[in-house]
Amino acid sequence: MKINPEVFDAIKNNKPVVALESTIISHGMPYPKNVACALEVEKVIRENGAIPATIGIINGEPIIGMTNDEIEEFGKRKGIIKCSRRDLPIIISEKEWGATTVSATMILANLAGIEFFVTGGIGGVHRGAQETFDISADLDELGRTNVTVICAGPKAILDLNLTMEYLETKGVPVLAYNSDKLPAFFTRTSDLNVDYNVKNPAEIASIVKNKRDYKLDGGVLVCNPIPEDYSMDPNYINKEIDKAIDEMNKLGIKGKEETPFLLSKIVELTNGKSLEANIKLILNNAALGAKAAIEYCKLRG
Ligand code: PSU
Ligand code: MN
Repeated sequence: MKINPEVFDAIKNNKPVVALESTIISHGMPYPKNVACALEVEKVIRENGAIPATIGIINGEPIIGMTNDEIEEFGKRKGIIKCSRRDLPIIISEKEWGATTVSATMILANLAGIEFFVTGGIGGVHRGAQETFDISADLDELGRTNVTVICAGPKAILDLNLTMEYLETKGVPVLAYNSDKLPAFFTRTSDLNVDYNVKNPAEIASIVKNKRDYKLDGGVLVCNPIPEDYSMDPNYINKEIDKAIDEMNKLGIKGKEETPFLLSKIVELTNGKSLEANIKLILNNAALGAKAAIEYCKLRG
């Protein structure tokens, strides 16, 4: 793996580092907003006192901490493969370019020694998974790999209830940030209760530290509600999501293409409003992730 020297130094010296994924750049948002967002997220992490490490694979080599030029290339380049756990060894062998999903980013972050990872949304149990078995590899990764993921909650393109059940089975702590309800990405809340409401970054750090000390392998999922000002009307967004899912089923889109299709269709149906919300919630997650990483470094000493 190629670890950026600044990131390498930080990891060695117990300075806070926050990992970032690249599927969100290559397959989650349109160019050029994807690049602007990825650079802005890095900036927010720095302003909050941590060091960003955007992760992806270039010519078969995992990169831990992309340069701005590399981020730009990930935003523009056609044909970058969406890479989750199963794809990793193939993309490395074939010297391909890979945009890492939550699962693959967790694996590479963990290998590099990075505990905290900020993103927008995770994959989950898709609606109708009882028939299709479409359950994101992200959930199993959370069950086994020691990385804390800060997101805005699972998106309503998924079955939120089944996603929570699956995470419980896999032993993944789900922490809502200053909320008693599960945040649902575009909206601050859903109708699902969460068991754990955490109040500040130090509390997150303490839970992560205890999970590591007690060798309870696996990730921690922090769900941070989208800021009030950008939270979308649930009736409106859920209707647009339903339309996008109908269209996907009509077109027969399946497997790894589903999530990217739905994300771009929803941007189209909302005239870009969902994209603005998506960007704002990631920036909000970046600030929280940086603060939690700082608290964790203090605890680890
Ligand atoms: N949700 C989003 N934006 C994204 C993704 C999910 O709001 O970009 C990406 C993440 O990389 C996540 C992946 O890991 O989609 C999940 O894909 P799948 O559902 O195929 O497992
Ligand atoms: Mn899937």
